[in-house]
Amino acid sequence: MTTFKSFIAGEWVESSTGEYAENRNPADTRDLIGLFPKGDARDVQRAVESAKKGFALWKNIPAPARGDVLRRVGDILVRRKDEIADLMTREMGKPIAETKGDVQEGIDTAYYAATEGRRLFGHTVPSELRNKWAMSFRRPIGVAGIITPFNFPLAIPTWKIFPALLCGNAVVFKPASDVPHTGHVLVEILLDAGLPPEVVQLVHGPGRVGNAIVDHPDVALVSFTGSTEIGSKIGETCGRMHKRLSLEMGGKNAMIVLDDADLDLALDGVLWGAFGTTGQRCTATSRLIVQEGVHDAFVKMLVDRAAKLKLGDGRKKGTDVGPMVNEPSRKNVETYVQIGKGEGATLALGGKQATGGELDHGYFYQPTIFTNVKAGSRLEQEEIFGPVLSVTKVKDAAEAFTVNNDVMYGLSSSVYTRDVNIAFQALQQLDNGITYINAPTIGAEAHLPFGGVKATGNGHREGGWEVYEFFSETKVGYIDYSGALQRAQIDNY
Ligand code: UN1
Repeated sequence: MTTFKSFIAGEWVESSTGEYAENRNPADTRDLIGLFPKGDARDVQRAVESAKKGFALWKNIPAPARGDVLRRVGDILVRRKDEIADLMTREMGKPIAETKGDVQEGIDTAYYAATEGRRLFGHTVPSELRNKWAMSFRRPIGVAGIITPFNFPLAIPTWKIFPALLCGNAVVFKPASDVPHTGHVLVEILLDAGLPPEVVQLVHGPGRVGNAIVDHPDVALVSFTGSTEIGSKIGETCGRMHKRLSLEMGGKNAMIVLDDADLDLALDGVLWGAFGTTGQRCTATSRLIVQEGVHDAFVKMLVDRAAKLKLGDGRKKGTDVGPMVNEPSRKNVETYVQIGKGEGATLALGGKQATGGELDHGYFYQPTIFTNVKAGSRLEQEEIFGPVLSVTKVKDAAEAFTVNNDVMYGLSSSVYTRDVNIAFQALQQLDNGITYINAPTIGAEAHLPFGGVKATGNGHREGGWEVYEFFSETKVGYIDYSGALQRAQIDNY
């Protein structure tokens, strides 16, 4: 059994508290992965001090050379893909095929970042005056605080850390306390790839570490993925302190299946969307909105197939659905199942902890489907973050769109139809950051902007080209080579 450390000021160190937390396999809690430091504000203080030195150095490295480091990170991730997928499944539970996808998303993000080092475009535009040049370009900002969730233990940190670094910032990284091992390996790889040590700091620990990062006056920008509740608190602090903040928070994503849909295709989509990652995705399909003409037939197909999903250890062949990440998450699902029953929804499948044999040692929960779920009920409105799908019947596409939009969140949505007009109407009318046609609510690719509207976010996007705007600041340069005072807005008019 290994005792891990945080990485602060260029060294692997114990936390100031000297305390450790156990990291156990959620599929089998007898399996102890290691002990990880329970840091506090003193560790963050040292990390930020060091990151400031890292920033002073790193911001002067040309962006293409910063990109070279990220290319090497991508190469190492390619080499270590299987090993990392395995350790990720061991600490958070989703099946190996999914954790391999998670590593691949990190690889894609690394290679995208590497090439962005040779772009980072600004604009050159005409000046209104003669013999004067006008342009904008991008500058690094400072120390970036990166606070990430457990469900994509590698991909989500890479979405934030790689663009932050490519833009020339230094990073203080706090991974979710359920997945410290993946965070450890990611930092190890950044260092192996040649990142100067003070440019990245890893502080393990509970929520107080995240709070200390957000509160620290020398952390200039914060990128957070997690619950809307915590994101709102972070937003208050960052607003008061004038920090740049990117929030990626809750979702209540719907898949809409219309009468003309290919039902077999929609069935594969909803099973993957609702029960992949045991429903623990911001992009999980947690609502299924079905048009009345196919409702009964489709629900039957769905319940039959979902009943056959194989629960188990994600590292074993044949497992479709892994455990939940921890006991509080499982309890939360239990609470929502009671809420659903209390609201009069029909429990069509599941609704219990999954037990028996090996399952008794992990945090398993049965794939759960409620039908007759009323639009506006708590089950239909609130994020559950577990394997619970609510089915609501509607009469037409217009009603489906209304039900989709009538929630506080707006991450992703999906429509199954063969009607091209409805497909384009959906893109235009659904209040989400991402809409899929004939594909489930998950499946975002690393080179496109990712994020949501309403209470899901605060207007920023991760991924693609847009995240580089978050992690850099626009500066404008005017060069007057006329040799005379030229007054803008005055001399020409
Ligand atoms: C998340 O749901 O928390 O959309 C992130 C997807 C992934 C990312 C999801 N690539 O499928």
